[in-house]
Amino acid sequence: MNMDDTPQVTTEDGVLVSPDTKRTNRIPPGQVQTRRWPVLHAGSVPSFNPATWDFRLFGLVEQEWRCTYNELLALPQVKVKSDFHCVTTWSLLDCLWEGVSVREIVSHVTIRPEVRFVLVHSEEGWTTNMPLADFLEADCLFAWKHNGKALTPDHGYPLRLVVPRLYAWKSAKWVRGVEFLEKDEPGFWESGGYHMRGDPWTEERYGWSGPAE
Ligand SMILES: Nc1nc2c(c(=O)[nH]1)N[C@H]1C(S)=C(S)[C@@H](COP(=O)(O)O)O[C@H]1N2
Ligand SMILES: [Mo]
Repeated sequence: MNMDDTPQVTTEDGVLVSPDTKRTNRIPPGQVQTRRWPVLHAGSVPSFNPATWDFRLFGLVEQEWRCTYNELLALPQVKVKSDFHCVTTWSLLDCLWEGVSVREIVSHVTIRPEVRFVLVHSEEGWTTNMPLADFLEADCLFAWKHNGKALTPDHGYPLRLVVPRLYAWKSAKWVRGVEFLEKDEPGFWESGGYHMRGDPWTEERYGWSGPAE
């Protein structure tokens, strides 16, 4: 029995179902449902060169791990059904993501016991941070498909992280690696005042370091 009431990821027809999609009211406070999927990011859409692209796990791990795009595609794959909540108040429901689960990727390294946070690294120096526990949830994945189609470059192709239970800015597009840390370090939007964790259900939109009123 689940003693602490933590919502569980379930498997239905081979798809991992994020527990937030089972809530009676699926729209978090202050959010509005959107039917079209907006594009939102800082900077420009990077180009993808499969010959030079790599993905790295580094920081406080026993041994760093690196793979090419083809090696990544050869790993066991998952499908995840989840909702997507942007802090600018739109929520896109029923996304079907396909890729490699975070747990599968992370199984290639031994994380040191002092690790509590990760800093996710994308193209052009863009980063986002989160607690290790949120990153390791069973519904988190590195995805290259959405609703049966390859992600378009503006939605993060060739690879984006998807963290279904945090605000969408934690779902890094054009991701290239993950750094394991003992102490929390703000990423790009977090340095500008966004929350260090970003739980949409408790409206962790902005952190203490945000701009003064
Ligand atoms: N590399 C990168 N990833 C990013 C961002 C960004 O600026 N750069 N913006 C984030 C924000 S604020 C949101 S809401 C989502 C939006 O994803 P979408 O454009 O696919 O809707 O991407 C996130 N991932
Ligand atoms: Mo966002």
